[in-house]
Amino acid sequence: MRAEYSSPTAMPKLLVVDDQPLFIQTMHEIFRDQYEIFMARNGEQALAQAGRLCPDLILLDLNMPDISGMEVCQRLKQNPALADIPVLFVTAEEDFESESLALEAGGADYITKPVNPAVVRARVRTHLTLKAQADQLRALAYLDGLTGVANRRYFDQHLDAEWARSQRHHMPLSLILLDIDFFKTYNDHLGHIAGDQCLKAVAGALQALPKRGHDFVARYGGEEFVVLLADCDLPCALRKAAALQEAVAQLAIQHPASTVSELVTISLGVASTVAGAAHTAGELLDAADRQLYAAKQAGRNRISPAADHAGTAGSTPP
Ligand code: GH3
Ligand code: MG
Repeated sequence: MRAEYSSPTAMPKLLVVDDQPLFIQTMHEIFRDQYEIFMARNGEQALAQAGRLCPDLILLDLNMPDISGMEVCQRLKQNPALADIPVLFVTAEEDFESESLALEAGGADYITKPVNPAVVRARVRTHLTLKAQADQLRALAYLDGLTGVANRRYFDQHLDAEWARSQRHHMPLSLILLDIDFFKTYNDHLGHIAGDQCLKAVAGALQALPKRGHDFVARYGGEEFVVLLADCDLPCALRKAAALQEAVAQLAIQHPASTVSELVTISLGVASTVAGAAHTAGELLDAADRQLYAAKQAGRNRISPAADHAGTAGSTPP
């Protein structure tokens, strides 16, 4: 899952997958007034389209010449970014065995051809409503209410998963833990509401920087944020840290009580490791935390890197 959810006001996106153009056309006729319709003629196209569009719902044929609908569904369910999309099988297969296998593969519903327009419309509407409700619940559960970035719960759940993925694929994984400098005195001088606005602006600047597939920003606690960088080694993470520091500087928020700058600044601890090393996700997090502390000790408004959890600390002044 990712910390992005479809807007409740946007027209829902439907992906129709079938090797029969006539059937796709029929679905288009039925749904074009209410939904944005996309189509795929085979399993490969379906997976590519799903990854690109992240549709709200997929109508999936069971029997197709290349990858079967069953396998397409299984692969979608294995991909955390796509697993929550409801898949409705639409097929000429009427036997109970196919139906139960399709539902076991993760299908949300099973509709037999020839379809009745009113029935297929009602079922699609029901599943879209359920999906919208589930999206709202996930947003409440996983997004930070003040800043809109992923929350600590999301981070905790995804750190372990990303650690496991990096180990499996022998890829490096990096973490940046960052904290606003002298934020207590910012609040003391300008008030808590201004403090909240500052937090929102900083979170927005962090979030706005380009991200790759599995990367994300989360609010780790009070005025502390964490950035997870998949398949990113230490030099890569240091470039990212410098970009984050610059992005916050570009906000140019006046800080009347800071002793390091006239503007709001951040300190950043960076930790990185390579897959295969006998470390844990928790140790990586501890390493980033130690480096954040080192950056604070060294004067704030700077980046402190560690090559791995046992690595030597060093501080990069601004
Ligand atoms: P340092 O440079 O060492 O990080 O000092 P600091 O003042 O930033 O750190 P400290 O931990 O002493 O203070 C953090 C402050 O952040 C205290 C707390 O009131 C404030 N804070 C935490 N969460 C929020 C929030 O949601 N809104 C506002 N306005 N302030 C918050
Ligand atoms: Mg602070």
